[in-house]
Amino acid sequence: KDVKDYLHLLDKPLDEFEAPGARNSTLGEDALWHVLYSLGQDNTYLNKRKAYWGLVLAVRDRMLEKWTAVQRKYYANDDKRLYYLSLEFLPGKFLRGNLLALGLENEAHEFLHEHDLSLDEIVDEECEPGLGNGGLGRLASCYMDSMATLGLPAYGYGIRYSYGLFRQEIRNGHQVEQPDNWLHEGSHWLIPRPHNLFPIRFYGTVNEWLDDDGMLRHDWRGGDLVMAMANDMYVPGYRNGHVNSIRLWEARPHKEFVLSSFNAGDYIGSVQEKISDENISMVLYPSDDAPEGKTLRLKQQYFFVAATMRDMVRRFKKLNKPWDQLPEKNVVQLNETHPAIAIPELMRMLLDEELLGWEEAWCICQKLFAYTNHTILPEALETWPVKLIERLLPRHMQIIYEINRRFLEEVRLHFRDEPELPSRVSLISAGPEQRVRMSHLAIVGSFSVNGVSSLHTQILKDRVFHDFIRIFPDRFNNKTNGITPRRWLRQCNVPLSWLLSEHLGCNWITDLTQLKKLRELVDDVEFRHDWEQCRLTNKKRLADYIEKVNGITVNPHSIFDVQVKRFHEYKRQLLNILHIISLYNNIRRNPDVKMQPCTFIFGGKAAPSYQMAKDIIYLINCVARRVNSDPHTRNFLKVIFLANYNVSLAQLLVPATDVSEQISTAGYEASGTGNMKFALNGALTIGTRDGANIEIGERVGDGNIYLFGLCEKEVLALRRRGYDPWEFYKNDSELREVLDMINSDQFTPGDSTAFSSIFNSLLTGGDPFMVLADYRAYVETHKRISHEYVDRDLWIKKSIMNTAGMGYFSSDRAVKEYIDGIWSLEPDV
Ligand code: 475
Repeated sequence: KDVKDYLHLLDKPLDEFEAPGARNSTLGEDALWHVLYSLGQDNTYLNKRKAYWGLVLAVRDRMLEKWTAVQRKYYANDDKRLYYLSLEFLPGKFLRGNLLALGLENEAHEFLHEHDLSLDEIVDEECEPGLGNGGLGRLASCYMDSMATLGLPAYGYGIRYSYGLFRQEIRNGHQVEQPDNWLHEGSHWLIPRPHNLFPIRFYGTVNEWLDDDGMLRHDWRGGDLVMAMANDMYVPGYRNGHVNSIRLWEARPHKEFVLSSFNAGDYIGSVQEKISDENISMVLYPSDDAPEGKTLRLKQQYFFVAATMRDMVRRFKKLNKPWDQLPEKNVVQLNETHPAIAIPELMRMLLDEELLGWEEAWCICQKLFAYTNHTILPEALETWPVKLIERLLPRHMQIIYEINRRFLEEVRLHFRDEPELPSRVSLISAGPEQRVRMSHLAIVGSFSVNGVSSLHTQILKDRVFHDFIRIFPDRFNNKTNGITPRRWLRQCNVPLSWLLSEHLGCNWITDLTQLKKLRELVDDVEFRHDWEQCRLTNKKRLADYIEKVNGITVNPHSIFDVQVKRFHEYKRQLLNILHIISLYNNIRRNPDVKMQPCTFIFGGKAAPSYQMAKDIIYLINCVARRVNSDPHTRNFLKVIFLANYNVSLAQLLVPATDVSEQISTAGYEASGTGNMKFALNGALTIGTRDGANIEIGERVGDGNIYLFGLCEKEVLALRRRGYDPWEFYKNDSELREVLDMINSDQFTPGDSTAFSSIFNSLLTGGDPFMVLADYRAYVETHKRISHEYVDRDLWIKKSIMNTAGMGYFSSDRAVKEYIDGIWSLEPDV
């Protein structure tokens, strides 16, 4: 059937939010107009590129109209505003989502059809902005989508990186990084605002002076100035006429040239300074869960935070209200500690520029900021050398010292019999090199600290921030993550969306809890048949992609078992590949084995400096090469590594997955959000009792998820007892065989040491993530899966029950919890 014929069945009717004919030109007419007048190209015939850019501009016009109306309303209503500060946003491609939100899909289809083009080929023209590493950045984008859909006065703030996360290529099995020049053709989704410009200072000195009341005042001057220029990205709500924006700061030189060196004849020198200023927003740091200690990274953080605080204060000043109203009219959510320098920056503005007293300024800050923690990995907890901050941001270091002095004074007062406590909670760590603990700064300077799943919040309270829970008992709370059903079901899985809307109506798109009604349909044979057909359609589409990109034919009836996420030892891609090797050994031993064919799919990037993660990618590719070319196993087993995993690829994979691998060492994955995307689309999860997996299990039901392995308490207990991976090596012959193969030249003929780092880490290195301890349980669980998959009725029922139970994990629910529990905002719907 033609898409045009069923789109109206899928979504809320348009006239509920917008009278038709509000414009007197069609989308297609406007697109053609733009091809000629904005792009300066002949519009009498169209190719893909022209059609794409014309559409982008026509869609943008419509968003801008709505955006300005919404901004006007915010001012008129004197609304409280939310500032969501994040060093990363990962929105994915825009065109399809924006058409969908604005109700323009049908018009777009008609226009393209008239020109012998299709939306599918047009969206290929778009290049995805990779302005984030993974979970944290994608979460920010899901939340922006929900905030717009809930009609919230919210602003995202971040950096307009010239280069996003590197593009990953696989050469001879190894990851190779290529620059991601995502703006090389420009992006019309991003509107530069050259007049929204703020100077940002670095280095310099602090002068002291006495004000009229004899109060000591400070004044930070000198140093280098860099300009922050705004670029806005627009986020339309789903069919509600609401459009919000994400403001991304771009670094520009303060002066075009340094005139003195220019006049002195040092032309190149003067240009070089301009270049180094622009460096600040040049590139996203590619480490997920492990911050980079580089000066440039701290510069990025302060640069975007300072510009954002200026912007907030500029808007607030227009209201002519006293300063103590700042937190009544605004709230700032800090996405991790990356923007935590906002706390001393606002203190500096209030003290040094607005001349408030310390108590008054501090009281404002503490009511304004809220902090979300996303990771408990010790190496990911951000700290900066005092020496570095002192040099780069001398006034901020003074303010941090003063915050700390007053805080520790209070702590000493209230916990007289715990002389150790102050040094444990201090914002500054002792040791040969003093460092500022950004998480402590964020906790002390915020009124709310939240984790991102029940287990994660519990771990924060029990272990990581245990001392603080006694000092600030009411400050800690949980907000389990969510994902947007617009992108992660309606957009990425059209066949299933159609089936859902046909049976449930289309309200599930904004009220995902409606999916629970699917439980009444599991016994309907015809419905189950349709469900299976949807899944098969999606699997065939993925198989076509794999054929085209990897040149490998996969059987769409095989089990599609997928693990896609950043490469990290705690996520245990290793556990997955060890199991695959043992499966391979078993098939070779029993050529007549009756088993359901399996396709194991991997995707994900390793931080360029993370050698172990890169070794694991290499191992997977070497195993894949061996397995895929072995005639004995070819029909049963395929291993695929998909290069350059990103949001677009996720949208292709998620609806085609049967088994979702969520196998982190218990206690390490703060939440996970990929786990939610797969289960929402009807995949069954094989997972540890970690992060949000536990809550997914509670909602889809024990019988519909495969949880295995040590739980968090058992991991701790085993480590305390003394964990010896050699035990498992000695006692499990299958496992031993696999490990010995890795430690030989089996997968790298002629080179028997290619994977000795992996082998050593698992054995002599003590196996810090307990891969071997969970190995047996993992293998047995996979046997059960492969057995149950064959019972199609059973499997499809479980698949339906997964989708049915996932309503809770909508980012709409999560954002509503932030609104009620933290932000105290009025949604405008
Ligand atoms: C968690 N990134 C997921 C997701 O809450 C969770 C840290 C330091 C420097 C740069 N990037 C980071 C993260 O900490 C991160 O992405 N954390 C992830 O946040 C959303 O679902 O479990 O690992």
